[in-house]
Amino acid sequence: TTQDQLKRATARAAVETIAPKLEADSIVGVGTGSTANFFIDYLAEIKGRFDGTVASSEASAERLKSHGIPVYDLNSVDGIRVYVDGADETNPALQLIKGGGAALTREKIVAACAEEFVCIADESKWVPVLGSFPLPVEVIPMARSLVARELVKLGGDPVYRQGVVTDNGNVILDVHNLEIMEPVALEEAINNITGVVTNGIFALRPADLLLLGTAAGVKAFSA
Ligand code: DER
Repeated sequence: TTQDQLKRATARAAVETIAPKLEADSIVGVGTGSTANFFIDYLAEIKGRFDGTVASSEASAERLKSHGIPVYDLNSVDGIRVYVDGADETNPALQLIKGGGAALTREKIVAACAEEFVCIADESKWVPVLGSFPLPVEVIPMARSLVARELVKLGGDPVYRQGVVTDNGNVILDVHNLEIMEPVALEEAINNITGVVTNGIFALRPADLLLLGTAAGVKAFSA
């Protein structure tokens, strides 16, 4: 099975998992990335079963609209029944690294509003310890060098993601060589660096359910 087949399988499993939870006025939070794109395409098959969506990126919003699925501004909805999104890494506690697609800030915002966060990922994302994937950090442009110096003090090797400006007009530093033994502590430490908007550790608010696409089928893990 190819990686795309695993991503498709986990995305389909997510639609099957959330469908019974949805009511006519439910709002579904939708993530960003290639796995999330498969989820959007399968979500369209049940678009009559819920009211609409909130998207974590302009790209996902456009894909949803192309299927005729309503996309709302987060400030105009009362709550989000479930948020479905991918990840770059997940550890056994369902603490994640996200941000490979540069959408980490809106992803974290929508996840924070959701009753339940369902993470969809192929087995290549499963790691015992977070940090092999360079940690994305969204930074206010003028603070890029300040934040880079502070990240070095935390043991990282920050690399400027050239040519990328986020939906919020900020830049991204990808931090290499972190072995994240204490995800919550590091997430808080990076949040406290002046100039940081968001970092890609999702540990203060981990996923509630992980649907992991494996060669032996889709496996479900709860936090
Ligand atoms: O940028 C993100 O956080 C995405 O969810 C990313 O981590 C997963 O992207 P993929 O589904 O294309 O691997």
